[in-house]
Amino acid sequence: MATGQLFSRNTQALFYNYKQLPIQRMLDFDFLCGRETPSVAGIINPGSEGFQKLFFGQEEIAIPVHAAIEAACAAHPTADVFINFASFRSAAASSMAALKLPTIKVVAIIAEGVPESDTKQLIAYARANNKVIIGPATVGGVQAGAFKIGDTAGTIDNIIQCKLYRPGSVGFVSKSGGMSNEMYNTIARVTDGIYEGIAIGGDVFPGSTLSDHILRFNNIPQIKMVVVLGELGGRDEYSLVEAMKQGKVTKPVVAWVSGTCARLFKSEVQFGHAGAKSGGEMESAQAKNQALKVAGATVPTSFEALESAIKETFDKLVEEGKVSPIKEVTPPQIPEDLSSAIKSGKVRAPTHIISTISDDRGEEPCYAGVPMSSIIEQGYGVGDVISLLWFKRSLPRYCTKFIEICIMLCADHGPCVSGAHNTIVTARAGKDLVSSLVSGLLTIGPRFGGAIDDAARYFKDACDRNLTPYEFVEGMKKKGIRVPGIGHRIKSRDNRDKRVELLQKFARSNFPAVKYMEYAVQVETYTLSKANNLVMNVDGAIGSLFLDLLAGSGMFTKQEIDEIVQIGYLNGLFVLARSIGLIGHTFDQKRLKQPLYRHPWEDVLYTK
Ligand code: Q5B
Repeated sequence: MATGQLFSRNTQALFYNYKQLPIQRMLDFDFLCGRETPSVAGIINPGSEGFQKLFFGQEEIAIPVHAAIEAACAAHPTADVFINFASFRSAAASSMAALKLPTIKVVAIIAEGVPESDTKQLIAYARANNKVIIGPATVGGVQAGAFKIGDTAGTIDNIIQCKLYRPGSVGFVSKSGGMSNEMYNTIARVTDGIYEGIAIGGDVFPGSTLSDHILRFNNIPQIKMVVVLGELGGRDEYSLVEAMKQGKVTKPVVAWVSGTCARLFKSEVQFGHAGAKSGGEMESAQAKNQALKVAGATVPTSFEALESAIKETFDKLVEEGKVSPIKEVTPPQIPEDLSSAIKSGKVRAPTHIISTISDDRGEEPCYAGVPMSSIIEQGYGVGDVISLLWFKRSLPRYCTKFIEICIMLCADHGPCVSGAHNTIVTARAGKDLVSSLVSGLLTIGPRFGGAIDDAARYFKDACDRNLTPYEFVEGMKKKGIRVPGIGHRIKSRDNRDKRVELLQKFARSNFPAVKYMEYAVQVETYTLSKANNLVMNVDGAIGSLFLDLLAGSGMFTKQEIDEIVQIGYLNGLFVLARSIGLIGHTFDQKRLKQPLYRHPWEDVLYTK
């Protein structure tokens, strides 16, 4: 591998598998470093395309999302790092696909548990094609002030504390990602900070080794000293020992191999990483520390002494004039996310929606404060649910029963009425359920099913003003308005609407008073004297009876009743009910495999 820099301030990556947090952390790091371009050029989210909104400082930017690796590389030919957040199951295949593309030079594999045989193939391919793999089982790496892989170095606070927003003079490499965060802190305390830090990952076969990176660091002039944190297990540290013996590492090396405590255990212990187990004396932390010491590295007596060993080495470089004092910069402030600022009580933000009828934030959704489980346990019906969600209160059973009767009676009225006809035509045009349903619902209005609210408004006004039916109907006629709730295309004096009779019967036996309904009956008696089809229709029956329900239940104030009538709640009963029938008509047409409907010519009057 050797050669030098892997990254620069212009490096851009392709990020495989959309993970909002690590990508946002990369972009926050970019902003902190004063980068002009975001370090994530594109996201590959298998199977989906488009754009993903993320923050670049205070601004939102749209990062392209590609469905396939090849498409992403073609769209972003200068992006040469592939950050692979695939699971251990698909990490190998996607990494190989990326390695095979000419634009990709570095592949970082985050997943733990990638099969060793797959990793070996990736390593062989990368070596043969002069490409670099970091990982698997890694957090990644960072070039201070330039480029950061995923979650490396953790939170923004930690990155600022470790001064990773500007380059220092130390090259750091470790097996452990978690320990690298710790070491970035340690190094920032006692030196001028990190130039580049890499966690190679804890697998038995890392894509690149400790010595691969240290030999590379040796070629980077800005790196003045190297810190290496190895661990027991494997022989990777010995290739560094060999390189040092051969004089290939010319910069001071401070090293520590962790896992010296393994000897305290009677049997072999597997530490956190797959590769972290001592396979024999040579692979023990003690043996490796000793070999590194002999090869010329500064090796402290314990991990606790590592910090002072790094400090001494760095101070010596300063004394010798090999490290020039760094120019400190103040990084820009990363704006805090609104959600976390609200959570910590630092800011308040106005809401954009008010909702009073339901709440799903707790353990179970509540309708007007009543939990789902109570609704089921107390045997509530759909009328009770409507009463909670529409009227925000539990109405007496006779009221909710009345609501249920309205729903049942208005559920359908055959295929010839406006709504069903539209739905049937739409379903036969090959449209889906929702389109067929709404095309039927859209016919509900002043002439068809949607006269309940107006019926309630006019009957209430006339009745409250003690108008006689004659005064009311003739007054409406003068204004050119048909009495809502009166009249039907097929129903008449001798062919009464059964639904109206059933509703009236229920109300007479269950409601405390039916004043408005009786008024509507008197109006009907008058209109029937004019024409046989001017009967009270289902809209008129529901409209007048709902006025009686609201007034008689004792659950609503006068103002509330006026508001319900004014807003127009009651057409909702017909809309809800008829949806049941319209859905049925859609299924019926689909089941019957009915072809496209075409109205017959004979049924149209063609005239000039
Ligand atoms: N005339 C329903 O009209 C209909 C009059 C009236 C005074 C009236 C009509 C109307 C008010 C709206 C209403 C709900 C359009 C109906 C429903 C659901 C459904 C449907 C289903 C289901 C019918 C003949 C003469 C004329 C008119 C006069 C008519 N209505 N006068 N007040 N309300 N009603 N809608 O049959 O002197 O000859 O000029 O608008 O309540 O939608 O089953 O089909 O479940 O699906 O077309 O039940 O009544 O009557 O227009 O030929 O008028 O009566 O002024 O007088 P028609 P027209 P004149 S329930």
